[in-house]
Amino acid sequence: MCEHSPGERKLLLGVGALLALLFLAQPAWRGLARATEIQTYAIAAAEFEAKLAAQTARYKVGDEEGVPVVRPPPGDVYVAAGRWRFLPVLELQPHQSYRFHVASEDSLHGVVIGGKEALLVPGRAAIMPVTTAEPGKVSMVCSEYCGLEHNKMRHWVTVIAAP
Ligand SMILES: [Cu+2]
Repeated sequence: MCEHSPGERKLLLGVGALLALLFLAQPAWRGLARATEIQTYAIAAAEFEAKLAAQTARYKVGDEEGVPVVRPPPGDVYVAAGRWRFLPVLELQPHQSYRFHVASEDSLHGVVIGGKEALLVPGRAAIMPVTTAEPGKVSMVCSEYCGLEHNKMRHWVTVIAAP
């Protein structure tokens, strides 16, 4: 048997107690991790498309290279990810809270906005809470390799000065 000095024994006991505590506290961390996870919900492609169309019809303010520019009020905002772009172009108000509903139109994509990331699985939409700050641009990128032009999936959400 190996011999430990009293100091070493104390250290070992301390480490053991810490490990036991971390192990016992595990369910609490898991709860925390779950609470910060991005929520997703099942939605058929046609239904999501209808939400996008309704948003465009109501809040469209222009066009940018054939892509509608929309200015939805704070609250729910619908964004589609597809090869290889995000739709529509968004103009939001500063210091407001939005709930982005992001869904893929084709294959697997990812989305990173405001430091949050979600995997976009076809048939499901991810809810991304976004709180805008001062006027400027917020980037939105695809975080999942989705094919040849994946690196083109860089989008800007513009926060406009309050009218
Ligand atoms: Cu991608």
